[in-house]
Parts: sequence; C-alpha cells; structure tokens
Amino acid sequence: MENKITKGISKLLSYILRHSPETIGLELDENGWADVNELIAKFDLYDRRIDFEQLDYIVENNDKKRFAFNDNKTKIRASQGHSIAVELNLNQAEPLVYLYHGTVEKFLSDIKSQGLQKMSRRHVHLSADKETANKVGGRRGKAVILTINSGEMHRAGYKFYLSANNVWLTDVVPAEYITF
Ligand code: HQG
Repeated sequence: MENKITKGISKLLSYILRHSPETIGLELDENGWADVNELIAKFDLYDRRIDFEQLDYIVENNDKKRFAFNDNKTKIRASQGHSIAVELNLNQAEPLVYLYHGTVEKFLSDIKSQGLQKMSRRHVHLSADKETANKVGGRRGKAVILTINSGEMHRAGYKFYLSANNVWLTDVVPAEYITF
C-alpha cells in the first residue's frame, strides 16, 4: 500500500509526467516516456528527492496504478490523464455496453448541451463501474454518475481505448449517448 510519503511523491510525479515535465527540466518523448535515470537525477521538488527503489515501489503500489515502466525499467510514463500533447499509442478496444462518468451538478447543463468534452486533458475519461465513477465525481463535490451508452457509440464508429491502468478513454461523448 502507498504510505503518506509515497502518496505525496505520486502526486508530484503525476503533475510532472502528465502536465509539466519542464518544472524539473525534464523532457518526455512523443509517447510520454521519461528516462528513469534523468527523472531521478532531476526530481527535486519541495525538498523531496526520489531513488529508484522508491520509484519502483510507487509504480507497483500506486492506488490507481497511474505509472508504468517500459520492459527493462529504463523509462517511465503516466498511463493516462495527460494535458500535454503525448501519443500513448493505445490499442483501440471494444467497450463494455455501458461505461460511467462521475461529475458534479454544476457541469450538467453544459454537458447536456455539449456532451462530455476532454476539457484540459487528451481524452474524456470513463469508468467501467459506478463505484469508480462515484470516486472520480466525488473529487469535486457530491458525485453525479452519468451512464454512457458506449456499446451504441462503438457501433456508430466512435473509438475507445483502454489505458494500461484500465481507464476507458474516448475523444468525446455526444449528449445523445448519455443517460442523465
Ligand atoms: C467535466 C482522475 C463542462 C467533467 C480521475 C469533469 C479520472 C464538462 C471535468 C481522471 C464537460 C473535467 C479524469 C462539458 C466534461 N462542460 N464540464 N462539456 N465535459 N466536463 O479532471 O473525468 O486520480 O479533466 O465531468 O480518477 O474528472 O488524477 O476529468 O468533472 O480518471 O489519476 O469537466 O483524473 O484520475 O475534469 O478525471 P478532469 P475527470 P487521477
């Protein structure tokens, strides 16, 4: 399990690997990978440093498996959630008949008119179960869970991707496929 210290470092890692590698002068390749040695050498934030053992522990034990190594553990990336332009090269996958999205009341009227949009990220994030969607929405207040008719979307030609940590990703969910 993650402890308090590794949780704090995981948050910083999410920030660096998804949103702002330049904060520590790190460069990601076009697929979002950072060189592990370079990350360790440059990681110096709020008096926090990191070594390989800690990084390895975090990749393995992070509560949502947010990070992944390549095969020989020389590279690391976030498995989803980016705002910066990276091409994750995920395989398309056939979604479950229904997927779920947790949000909050104040966004509903916009979602009803514009559908679910990526907002600041590279994809719309969807969950396989209501419990997870409830947690995602709960980050912003009282969660409202939307049911996505993903089976029908898929038949209509919309593409879905499954991240390495089992988050369903798509480009947009038009309102007609959402049950409010
Ligand atoms: C909402 C976390 C207005 C949307 C989670 C959401 C997830 C709209 C917010 C991952 C809208 C965007 C992503 C529209 C969508 N008008 N609001 N047309 N379309 N929204 O954080 O899905 O813990 O970018 O409902 O667990 O909340 O960081 O997306 O409330 O997997 O690993 O705009 O982030 O993972 O917020 O969360 P976000 P999200 P981590």
